[in-house]
Amino acid sequence: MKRIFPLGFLPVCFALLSFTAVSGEDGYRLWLRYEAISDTGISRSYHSALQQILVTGNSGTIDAVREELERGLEGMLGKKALFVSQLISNGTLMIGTPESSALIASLPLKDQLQKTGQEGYVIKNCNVFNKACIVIAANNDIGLLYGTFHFLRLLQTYHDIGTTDLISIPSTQIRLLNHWDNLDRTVERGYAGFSLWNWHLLPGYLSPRYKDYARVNASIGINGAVLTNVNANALVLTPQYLEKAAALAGIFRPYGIRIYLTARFNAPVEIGELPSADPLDPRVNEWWEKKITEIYSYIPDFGGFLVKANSEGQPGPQNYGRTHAEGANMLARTLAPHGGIVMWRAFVYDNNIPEDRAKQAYNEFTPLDGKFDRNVFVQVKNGPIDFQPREPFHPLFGAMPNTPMMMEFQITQEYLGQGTHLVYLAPLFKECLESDTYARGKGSEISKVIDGTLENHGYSGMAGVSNIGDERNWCGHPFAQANWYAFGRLAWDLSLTTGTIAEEWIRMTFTNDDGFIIPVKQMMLNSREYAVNYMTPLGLHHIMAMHHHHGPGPWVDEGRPDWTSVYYHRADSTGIGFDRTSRGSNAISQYFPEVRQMFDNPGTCPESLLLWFHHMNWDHTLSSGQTVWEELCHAYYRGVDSVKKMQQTWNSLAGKIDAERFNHVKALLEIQRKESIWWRNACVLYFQTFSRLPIPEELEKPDQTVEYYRNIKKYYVPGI
Ligand code: GCV
Repeated sequence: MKRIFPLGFLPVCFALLSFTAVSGEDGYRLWLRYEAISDTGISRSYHSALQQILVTGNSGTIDAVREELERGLEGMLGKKALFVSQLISNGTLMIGTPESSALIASLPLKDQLQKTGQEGYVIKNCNVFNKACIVIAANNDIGLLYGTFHFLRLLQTYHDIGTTDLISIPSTQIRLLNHWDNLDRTVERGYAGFSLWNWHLLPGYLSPRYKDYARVNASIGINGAVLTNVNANALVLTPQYLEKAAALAGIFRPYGIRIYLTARFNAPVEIGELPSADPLDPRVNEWWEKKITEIYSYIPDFGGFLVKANSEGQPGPQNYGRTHAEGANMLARTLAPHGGIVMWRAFVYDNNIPEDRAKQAYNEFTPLDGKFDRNVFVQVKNGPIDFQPREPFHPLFGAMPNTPMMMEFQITQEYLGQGTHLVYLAPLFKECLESDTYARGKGSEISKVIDGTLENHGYSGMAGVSNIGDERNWCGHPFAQANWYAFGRLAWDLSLTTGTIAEEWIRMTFTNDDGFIIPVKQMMLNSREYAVNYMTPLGLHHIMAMHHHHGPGPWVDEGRPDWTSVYYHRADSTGIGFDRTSRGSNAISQYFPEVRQMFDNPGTCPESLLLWFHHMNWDHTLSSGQTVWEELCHAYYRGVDSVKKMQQTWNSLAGKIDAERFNHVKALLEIQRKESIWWRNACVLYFQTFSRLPIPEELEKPDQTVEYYRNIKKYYVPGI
């Protein structure tokens, strides 16, 4: 008998098949799953409202509108979208701008369209020549695409579209993902695999994922991507890489996404062979002018630069005795004629160890207020240290009235459980956005600083450090997708509530079944507080392990002081916490008087931030009637118990969604439970070495010693 396959071939084939088999529920489709509508009544009403579609216009963006409708309606209603070129019957979805469509121009939408600006849209039920229509209208094609995604979201979440009458206008103009992606495809603080950008294969091979990335971002209104890490590599500014970036820009363009790059400040030295990168040196200016012109020759709609300067070893203008403003303006001047901007980060700290690192950005930046060019944003992290599970808001918000300020949130969970913890970040984002700076009296919330309304700035923006990688489900943890979603939705509409966003996301990502939505939403809404409890309760911060930041490390005391944990928690035999009051580092002086007074007094300082601002005696009694030590212990234990409850909730939902994602989350929750116990035991035992007090009677005792926890070493943690 002739052997057709060499020995061993068949088993290899089977193995390959099972590895490459991709199920529909592997998380790849994110919130754009477009599952068949299971409710027959709703499905029937959608069918009759959407008998035909009249889209006018001719552009890549309009093609994207058509494509998305085809995909969405086929998935949800199981029918091919019927595109027509004129209004024929009732049940027409009409999409166009007044310029592209005489019919749209004839509708009484002028007032609304005057408000929608460049990117907003109107969705409205209208009677057009006696035909019942749903109209999506905007001033530009990109508004139509955003409106289309909104409309599809209404269908995905089972809204009654028969009464829809809405106008949507973005709260911020620049809504950006900041990728901390390196050219070697590692991702700093990335927990979802390697970078999406396959620089080696670009521009020859254009992965279909690039278009899906653009679709998904457009669906939540994100309109820009900084492709590269703020710890920048100047090579990205060379023609070899610009050609690659231009290929990505070409794919993103129809989806309204502009490309930005990180500019390494001494690029003129590293790739330009100049002896210096002094921003006041005419040769340096000339070099950047040529470079920027070159960039625009590759990417005509290039958005601009994000710059990390004089921070964590990154070069900057201070290396040449110049200010941040002088550095930023040099770039801004050349970008301005092209419509480009500079986002200059305020996350600065240098090698002179400050007495309180929390104060440095404010001290360096407030004297520069009013000195930046018009197209410069100062980009500020939500809190004054570094994306901790809980921080007070950054005192720079409201303190530079003459400078447009851009928010920087971290979507990737560097300090919030990385790739293994279910932590929904919208409550963290909202807590910051809703904080009142009192810059112009009561009602000066950070959301108003960011959307520019507090000081009437022409520019407004919000950036999120991306959590996306090349893992099949994009974000690693299935619930990490919700943080990407929440960031985009909030950047578009700062008034959205955490619950609304969570519910939308659950409905589109998992199911419209209330039996699933209600418990999962509750779990998501509380999850950030749970993490704070088992990691850094009562305002503790920066007590994670060194370098990779995975797991607890309250004992870290080596290296530069402001990278250690002991610098921040200051535990001693009398108590715990960093005294930032007028009696201590006086960091509170950087806040406006109402906020300052509140933080200065331990009686009025929110207990959730107590140890951020105060060094408290172990036996000080808190509002619960418990001492600081007891409350600290209870918070850590509560955190762990909450994770166990999340597990119970999740387990009770078996069968309500696909087994693939259900089991994935289930396994991750078990990791989270173990890691929360690790955090709790390590911290409680370590702080006990200072308090010398017993763990309250009613709490189960850790079964290991503090030495055991100190000796845990994790190798090859992703993200560094
Ligand atoms: C990109 C923290 C992170 C760094 C990050 C830095 C920054 O220090 O640990 O990985 O660097 O913030 O925001 O620049």
